Amino acid sequence: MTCFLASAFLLVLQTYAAPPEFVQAGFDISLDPLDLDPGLLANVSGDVTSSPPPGTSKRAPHSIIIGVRKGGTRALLEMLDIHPEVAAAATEVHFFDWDENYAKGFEWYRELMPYSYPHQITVEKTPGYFTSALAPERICAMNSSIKLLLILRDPAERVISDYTQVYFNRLENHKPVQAIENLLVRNGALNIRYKAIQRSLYDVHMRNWLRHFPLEQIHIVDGDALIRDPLPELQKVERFLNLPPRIVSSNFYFNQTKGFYCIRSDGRERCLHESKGRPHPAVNSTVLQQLRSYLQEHNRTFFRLVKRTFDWQ
Ligand SMILES: *[C@@H]1O[C@H](CO)[C@@H](O)[C@H](O)[C@H]1NC(C)=O
Ligand SMILES: *[C@@H]1O[C@H](CO)[C@@H](O)[C@H](O)[C@H]1NC(C)=O
Ligand SMILES: *[C@@H]1O[C@H](CO)[C@@H](O)[C@H](O)[C@H]1NC(C)=O
Ligand SMILES: *[C@@H]1O[C@H](CO)[C@@H](O)[C@H](O)[C@H]1NC(C)=O
Ligand SMILES: CC(=O)N[C@H]1CO[C@H](CO)[C@@H](O)[C@@H]1O
Repeated sequence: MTCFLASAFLLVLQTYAAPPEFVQAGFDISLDPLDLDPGLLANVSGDVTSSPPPGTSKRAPHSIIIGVRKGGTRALLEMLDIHPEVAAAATEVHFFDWDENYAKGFEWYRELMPYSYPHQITVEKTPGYFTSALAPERICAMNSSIKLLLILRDPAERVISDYTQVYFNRLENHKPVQAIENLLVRNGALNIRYKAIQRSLYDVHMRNWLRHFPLEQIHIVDGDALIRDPLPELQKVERFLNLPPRIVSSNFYFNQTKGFYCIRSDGRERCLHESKGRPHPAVNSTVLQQLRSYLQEHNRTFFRLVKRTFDWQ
């Protein structure tokens, strides 16, 4: 029913240009440029001219990594891509969360998917989907039995990581920056309108997804565990996606300098982009405590919703 509404909505968008105020609707539409690893960006126009491997085609995703921003979505996609039966989209597509892209229609979306063999599954990741008000309904309209992957980490850590990314992004663009405390606190109270905090309210966003998908269709990856020890989390994902077990411990090696795991597969070694694993600023402990106690209630609600707990500090 809800899925049908979204399809109707897509038709409307294709017929009339969305009014500008509508384009701004939704929860989180800010681009996450540093989450795009330049080395991995596909040249989409180049892709069209080069001939695809025989027997392959571009297919709608069978699974989508929906978020969360700064949760480790890039790491998850890269690690999952080790699997020979996974074809990962190179770019963050932002189809379901940006109205201007959604209006381009489903064929536009499919064109951005990688070529894959019939035995492979296509996976796309766009971290903005998790906090988008419309993404669940739209994804459901495309494929109501799609398997969703959500990677989460401690919500307070995520806020600081979110801040850190924006901070470095602004520095690089010669824009003024603020101390994290000035964003977290307004007039002596926690500034709950701060977007980074809003994005960490996992219960609020999860409710929206559970209106359209049963819990069994959403597998939650523990982002903190994935960084500490990737293999067990990836084996759970293989099982969730009904993939034969192909990812093994020799696919990972610990890089002492970086302090996290890198990937070894097909005779190639690759680590995540420099923007990953940046040091976080030291946050005033009173303010951090305010943030943690605010998130505590939300994370309790979230644990109830997903019938599972996480080891968040
Ligand atoms: C992308 O492909 C087009 C057409 O093949 C080419 O002209 C362009 O230089 C490529 N861009 C990059 C960044 O490789
Ligand atoms: C929908 O997703 C499921 C689960 O990945 C997959 O088996 C099915 O083929 C998909 N349907 C379409 C039309 O892509
Ligand atoms: C380990 O990380 C450092 C720092 O980013 C990098 O220069 C080096 O190439 C990496 N080594 C391996 C084997 O991945
Ligand atoms: C932390 O912030 C509080 C106000 O929120 C302030 O009273 C306190 O002095 C700050 N502590 C430090 C170490 O800066
Ligand atoms: C980050 C955070 O707020 N963690 C809390 C989540 O909720 C549990 C209780 O359910 C607390 O113990 C954590 O401190």
